[in-house]
Amino acid sequence: VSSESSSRAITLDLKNFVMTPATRKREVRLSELKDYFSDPEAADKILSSGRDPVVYEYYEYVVEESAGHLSLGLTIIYPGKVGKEYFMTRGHFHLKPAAEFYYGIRGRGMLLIQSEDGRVEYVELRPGVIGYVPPGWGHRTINTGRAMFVFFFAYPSDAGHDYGIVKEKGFAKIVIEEKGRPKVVDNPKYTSSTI
Ligand code: PAN
Ligand code: ZN
Repeated sequence: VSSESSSRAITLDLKNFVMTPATRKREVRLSELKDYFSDPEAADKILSSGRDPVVYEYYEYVVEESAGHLSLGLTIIYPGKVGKEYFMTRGHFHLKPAAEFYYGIRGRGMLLIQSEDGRVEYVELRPGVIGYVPPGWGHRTINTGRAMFVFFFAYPSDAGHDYGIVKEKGFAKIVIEEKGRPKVVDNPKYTSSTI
């Protein structure tokens, strides 16, 4: 094994859910995500009890943010809910029309995607299932289970991330628990038909 190939090997520890090497690791807590949920008062209730749980964390390995490269990573969403809505990622659009895939490793979740003209589709992710985000579609992942939801992702390194649209308008659909099961319903706060 040459030193070049070993230095390019990336390891996913599938027991402890750690990716090495990683150029970035980020933890996102409820206090940062509060306004993304349809019931921020339910979030306030949790926060005012003195808890600020990590909702999700992700590792990313970016070789170089330039055309032709891929960025790889591992996302872990913890189980939990804010009101009826499951723990989830912020979600974003890529600045360039770049695709992405998610490969389910552990737990159960959902990949919600939305086109620029507001069409929503979703894929139920579980270990071994790949979810595909077409170029130009916004995307968010949701933990619909009672255990950690873990997936691997890859996307073109020069894709860029736009968090502003989702922060402002949300997605047209949200995922809630009803009678103990996940259900995709209209987002009561979503107003615009185009996003
Ligand atoms: C993923 C996400 C990751 C965290 O790597 O960045 O799951 O979600 P947010 O970025 O929405 O907080 C991805 O889609 N990258 O492009
Ligand atoms: Zn993305």
